[in-house]
Amino acid sequence: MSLDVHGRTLLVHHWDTDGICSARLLFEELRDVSAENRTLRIGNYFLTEEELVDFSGYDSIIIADMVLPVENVLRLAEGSEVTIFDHHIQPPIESVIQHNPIAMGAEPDDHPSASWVVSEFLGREIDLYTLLGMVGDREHRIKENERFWPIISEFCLEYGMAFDDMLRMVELLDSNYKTGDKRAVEMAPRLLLESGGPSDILENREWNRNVELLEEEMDRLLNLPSEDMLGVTVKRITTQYNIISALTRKLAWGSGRSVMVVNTGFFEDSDQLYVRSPDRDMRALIERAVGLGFKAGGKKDVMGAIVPKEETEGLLKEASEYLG
Ligand SMILES: [Mn+2]
Repeated sequence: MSLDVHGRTLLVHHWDTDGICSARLLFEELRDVSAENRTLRIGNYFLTEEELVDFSGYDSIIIADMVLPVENVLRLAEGSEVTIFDHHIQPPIESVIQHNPIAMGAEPDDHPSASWVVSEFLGREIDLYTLLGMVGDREHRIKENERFWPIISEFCLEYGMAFDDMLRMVELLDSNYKTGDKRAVEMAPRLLLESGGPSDILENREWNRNVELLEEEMDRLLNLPSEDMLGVTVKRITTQYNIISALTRKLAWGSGRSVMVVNTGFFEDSDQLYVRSPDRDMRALIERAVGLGFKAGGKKDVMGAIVPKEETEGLLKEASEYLG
């Protein structure tokens, strides 16, 4: 199928590898259309009023790999034709064109990335970007996927690459959002379109420099002392880098303990909070945080939240009581 857009076209995509690769694939399809692309303020999963006003100036808007609040999508759809490509859990939304098999009840393992949803829609052959999107979202766990792991292995063999090379490419592409460089994220899809072979990605100097900086910062943060709150490990950090989820995972690994990390250095008025537990179901805590009016999301074993600075201690206390 071909993509039906008209007039000024804007591509809004997630900042991670899957979002960048999905945008790269869509750009190729939109080659004759003067499309622009944007990601969100890194760390935000909603549009600001400024972005809503700005985006509504476009005739067609394509949203890739990014679940926005339904009211954001509906607002964009008032004046623009909106098309969504996604693989996250999302309610069906009328008044937009929605390519999201998961929203229609399909199996997540059959649609492991937005890049795959895009690629399938466009009827493309398997290529590097489609597969990088999957590896980015699933990392090592893609090896357990009976449908796609054989495809990835065969692709690697054919192009003389190791799976580790793909993981490294993901690390390099993701370094742009982890260092908080929104502009670099927005430049990446065109870069991949113009010169995006494996070696162009692996040898990109800026991205390699990013990875070094991120590793140094991760070491610094791991070495900071942590405290104990009712049997829960609590780490307080101040970093401008978006590495709280990776840090929390490292702290939790093998410790058997619940871990909470607070970053006071990412947002001006709010803290980033990340919680991971080996045994407690986080979904009740997520609901509680949302009920308290915070932006919170996650899964069974992990919660991420953005909390106004003056409310952080209260939520930490409540979370530690729940987990301890
Ligand atoms: Mn994705």
